[in-house]
Amino acid sequence: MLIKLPRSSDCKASEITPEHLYLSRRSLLGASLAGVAVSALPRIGSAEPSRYADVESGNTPGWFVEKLKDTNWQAVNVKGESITPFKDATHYNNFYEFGPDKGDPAANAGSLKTEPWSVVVDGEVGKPGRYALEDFIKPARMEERIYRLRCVEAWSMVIPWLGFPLSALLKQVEPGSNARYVRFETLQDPKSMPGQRSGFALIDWPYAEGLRLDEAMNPLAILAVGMYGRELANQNGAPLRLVVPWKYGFKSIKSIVRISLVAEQPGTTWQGLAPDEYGFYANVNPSVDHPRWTQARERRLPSGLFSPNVRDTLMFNGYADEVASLYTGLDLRKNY
Ligand SMILES: Nc1nc2c(c(=O)[nH]1)N[C@H]1C(S)=C(S)[C@@H](COP(=O)(O)O)O[C@H]1N2
Ligand SMILES: [Mo]
Repeated sequence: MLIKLPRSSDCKASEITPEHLYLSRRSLLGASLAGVAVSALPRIGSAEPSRYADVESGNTPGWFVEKLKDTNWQAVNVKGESITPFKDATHYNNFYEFGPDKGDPAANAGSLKTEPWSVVVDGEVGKPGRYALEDFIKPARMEERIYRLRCVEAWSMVIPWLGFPLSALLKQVEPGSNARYVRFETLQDPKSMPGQRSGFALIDWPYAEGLRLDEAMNPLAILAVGMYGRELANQNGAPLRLVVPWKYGFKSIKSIVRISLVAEQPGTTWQGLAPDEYGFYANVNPSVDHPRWTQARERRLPSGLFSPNVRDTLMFNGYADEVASLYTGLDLRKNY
């Protein structure tokens, strides 16, 4: 049973913000909601001249400026659908480490320190180690991938990411013969992440996600370091996040600090919280409803009370040609 809390900050057109409500319900059960307000730090410095309208400049790291020079622009595009305004993509977020409301990540993620950043690679790999972010991504040419992002809460956006195929990075670290899954982990740092020190004890930090190795090797799966022609905004998972466009948004884990090659299917955050509602696969599928709402349609942001901008959800979020073959023989009703 679900208790729905009215929240003034929520978009009225949305009846459902389930991940959020799940945590809200928990807060009624005794966890403290007393969060610590951390105001966003002013961003200084200037980014490259942007290809997109109304893009706020950030504090662009040197390695990103270098990468940008040789970017393969629009390597993948979405035909006939407009790109979500930067403002919406950076102010309507899920990033529970910075709070449960859609506006919390933009308000609070200024406290995240993204430089220096390193990524631990371990498990079934030939080249385990702790890699500095800039070294880790050095061999790969940056690509722009304009992808749909479909949240399990039934809203969606179109976002121009900048990043690299995950496969390129995995090959570099040499997965061993026992590696069958890839597990990803977000930074755990209660000092800079107010959501980790407030009462949301329900999430067993750090946030973790996983993919089957063949899914991870699919060319559509990327690690993103930028968006809208600039580096990632902190609230979108700077400096390194996963983007798997054929799966619900919660698979696209933010601010990654660890990538592990493992033999067994790893436990993941949302599956652990509510296994009847969120599965390991989480492929976008309009014919398999969430237990509490339909997945047949979605609100494409920006969406308002008078123009809800509702559209049909596509199988595998419109990427069936590229990924359907990964799931032949798998019952997608059972493996949701
Ligand atoms: N570490 C971490 N990663 C996360 C989340 C989160 O709360 N913590 N939320 C997920 C969810 S539910 C969605 S829909 C997307 C949202 O990405 P965006 O804010 O960049 O649009 O991030 C995903 N990655
Ligand atoms: Mo989501």
